[in-house]
Amino acid sequence: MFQRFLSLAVALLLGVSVYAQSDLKAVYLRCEYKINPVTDVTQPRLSWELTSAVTSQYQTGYQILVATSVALLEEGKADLWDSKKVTGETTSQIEYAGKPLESRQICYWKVRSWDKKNVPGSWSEPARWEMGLLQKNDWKASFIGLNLNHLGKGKEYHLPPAPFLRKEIDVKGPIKKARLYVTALGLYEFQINGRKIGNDYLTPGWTDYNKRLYYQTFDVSKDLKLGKNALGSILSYGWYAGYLGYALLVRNPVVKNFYGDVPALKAQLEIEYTNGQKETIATDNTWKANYGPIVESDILNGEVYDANKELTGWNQTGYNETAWKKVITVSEKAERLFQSFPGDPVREVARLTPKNIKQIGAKAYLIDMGQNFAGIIKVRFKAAKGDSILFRFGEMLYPDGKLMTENLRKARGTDLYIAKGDPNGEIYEPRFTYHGFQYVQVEGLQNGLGMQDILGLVLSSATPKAGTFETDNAFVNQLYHNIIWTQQSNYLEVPTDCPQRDERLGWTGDAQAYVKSATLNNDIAAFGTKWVADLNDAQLPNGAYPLYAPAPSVRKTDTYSPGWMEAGIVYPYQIFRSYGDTRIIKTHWSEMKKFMQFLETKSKGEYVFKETAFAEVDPKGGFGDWLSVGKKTPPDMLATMYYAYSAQLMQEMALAIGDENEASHFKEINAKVKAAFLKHYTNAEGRFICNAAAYGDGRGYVDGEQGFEGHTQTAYANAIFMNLLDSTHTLKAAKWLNELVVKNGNKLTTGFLGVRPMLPVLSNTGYSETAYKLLFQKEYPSWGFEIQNGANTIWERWNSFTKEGGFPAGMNSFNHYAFGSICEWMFENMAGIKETSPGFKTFLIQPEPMNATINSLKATHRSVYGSITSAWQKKGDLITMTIEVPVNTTATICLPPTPTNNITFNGKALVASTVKPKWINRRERNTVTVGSGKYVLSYKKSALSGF
Ligand code: RAM
Repeated sequence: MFQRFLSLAVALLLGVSVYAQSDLKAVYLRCEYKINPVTDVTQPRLSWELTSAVTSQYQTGYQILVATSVALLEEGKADLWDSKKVTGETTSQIEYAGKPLESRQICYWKVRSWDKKNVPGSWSEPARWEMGLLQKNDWKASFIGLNLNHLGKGKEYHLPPAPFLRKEIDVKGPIKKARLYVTALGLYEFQINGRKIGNDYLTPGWTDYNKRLYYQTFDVSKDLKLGKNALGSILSYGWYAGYLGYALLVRNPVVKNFYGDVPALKAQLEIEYTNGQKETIATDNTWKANYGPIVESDILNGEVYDANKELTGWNQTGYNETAWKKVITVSEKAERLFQSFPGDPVREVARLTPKNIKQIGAKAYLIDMGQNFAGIIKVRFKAAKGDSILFRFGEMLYPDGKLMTENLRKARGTDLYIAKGDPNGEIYEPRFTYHGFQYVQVEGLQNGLGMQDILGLVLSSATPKAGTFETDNAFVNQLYHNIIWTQQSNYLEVPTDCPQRDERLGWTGDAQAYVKSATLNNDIAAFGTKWVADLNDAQLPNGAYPLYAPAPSVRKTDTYSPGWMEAGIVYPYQIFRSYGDTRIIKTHWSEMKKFMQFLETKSKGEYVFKETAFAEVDPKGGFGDWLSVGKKTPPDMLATMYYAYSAQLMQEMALAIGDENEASHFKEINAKVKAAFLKHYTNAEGRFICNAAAYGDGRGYVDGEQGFEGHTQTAYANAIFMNLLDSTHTLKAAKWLNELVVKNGNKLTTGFLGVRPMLPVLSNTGYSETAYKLLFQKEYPSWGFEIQNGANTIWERWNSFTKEGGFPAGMNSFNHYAFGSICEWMFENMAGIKETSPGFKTFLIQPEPMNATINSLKATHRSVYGSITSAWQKKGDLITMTIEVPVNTTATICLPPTPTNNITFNGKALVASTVKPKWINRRERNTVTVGSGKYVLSYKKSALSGF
């Protein structure tokens, strides 16, 4: 009682009431970007979001407690770490700084925050993380496998069967905790007593297996039973030993087995009994192996499954394994790193039921799944023993209704099932492969197929959803739908170009052009962290970043290209901007610098890449503005712009990690490149020029026969976007850019590199109306053209299909995200949510002119601080904006240039004194700055040309 009185007195003295607790509460606790993960990061970073009903709420301090048990944590006994009160607003990526952590350690944590009045809120719910295996010698397991390479040699493909591995073990008593640490060279599925462990697909994922291999950790405490248990695993060749990319198509000397030729499992089951005893069961030469029903297994080429070869009971105890062989052990590479998988696993993220099933022959059916996607099918049917049922997959139909599979090129992409004739029917779902498709053609099915009998299992890396975007305009909604389905199909273990053909590579150009869009739709922090490591592992000896990562060259001549190689800078930069992540910068700083040095050396001290500067690569000059229309923007001109841009991003990243020297170094480089660029590539008037004659007849260059020109949409859009021009020059360039679009009938000529900056630059220089015209354009080339032709994903080429030309032969995909980079403009300009400091700590709400055909729009983005909403609605001439600002962030809302007394703010007339002029997108705007909360603004507007 006395104590209470005393604390009350102290509190009153300090001006804080002990009874009034703040409602500020930490939720959505994450460690290394994930909920309750296993990690091997020794100083894992902790993050949370805050909730509070108080307007303009923010955090003035936090305290984190970390303990070895929930009980200790509840008592406030932080035996691992008590951060004590730390003042400040940081809520994201706070590095654990407690006792050193050991392998397998489980850490429980909670956090509380102090509000703007310095009053603490309640403690969060507890969260946890677990340490993986930190030392290489934690691993007792060997790589084991079965060499089946003498089998499966066909005319076109060499596809040996999938090895099956087994071992029976004895569980001696009640279990306190059991963990399975598992990885493979190749792909694995692990089973205990016949049940697959985990929901992940294509594990352990794709890396440069010579340098690093990831393992997964599963809690299997509940999967084991007292006494005998059966451990089983099925392996496949995957990216490790299977076919990769277009190697076959381009007749590369190596077409498969890029990293090794025998898939091998490495697994370690660690059991802790309730009596404290510990036991480790590791893969070793006592395991047995065989092969069975999975006759062929390959990511690109699909699966052949012969149900008559099933090894019934192989994954249960008591199985007679006398016919099984001894496994071989595969030797370890000393330099290979073993790490806990840092990304998001590939999972089934949705299920599709068919839209339509059509019988097209005696035993043949064509199934429309209603949506183009990446994944597999799960199908059930009755068939006679020995019936072969073939599944073919396609994205499109020919005008005559036939399945189009030509664009798969050398990826066979079929699954074949040989039935055992089970009178109760059979269920089939392939493993270790995936397809990109909307249509499935089934051949060899005697008894038909009902709508309930086939499912599409949509596979994607399980990146948490972070964005929504909806309008009252069906066309715009369809475009957004197409973008997110394309992202979902291609954010699959690595950011791939496409999910269907013999490619599916982590193309760096596509990835860098699209990454910002990706961050707006999904939380790709973990996925991106993983891929940036792949990208750096793949850096070439000369310092250039490659064309795709991970992967060795699948064509001898594949090296580097301007617009692609800069992904090594642009992608991590975006992770930094979107999530406020500075660790990614520090981790890869020396490699990024090496790349900048490569550029400097290559520019021979001139800081400009003149025409033909990149003639040594194949194709000459690199890919340039890939898949553009008409005359080409010189690839070397684009290379120079990217050089300046990379230097600018390096300068910014150097500042973020507190390295002033490096920042001024890159500032200088940026200035030199800009100056050299202008000198070489502009005329007196400031127009962009090039020496087209230097390219001769253009042979060897991408579309070189079309000729080269500096005065292009792509050139101006990129130059402005990358801040190469001063303000007067920007205005001129923007005018030319707008003119180029208008004179071209409000149509684009841009390819992969030109599309991304195009609409943002038009809007941000006052040409939003033109940007909207591009959005709504229905004629070729445009997004509208695709949608009018039935697209439900983003096409690779503007002319992936035309009524006149059909499907262009060779390279074609209907699920390619690069042109989906318009998404960035949709969020930042249509909805107007634009971050102005890393992680959206501060952001703008600046919806651009409201097009007459859209009457309402609502977009949300879940930032590391919480969810942001920007919505607007038009009724007659009344416009209402609804805005939500998360706790601990500040939004600057851009107002129309109407007199402020016409604006109501949360139901009251806007107080003029709160309005501040601010320069935004090169124009002075009226703005109001607000903290967290929900805000409604409305105003009357006579003209629809916007503000
Ligand atoms: C194609 C890929 C990719 C592109 C390269 C240049 O093969 O699909 O999208 O980046 O070419």
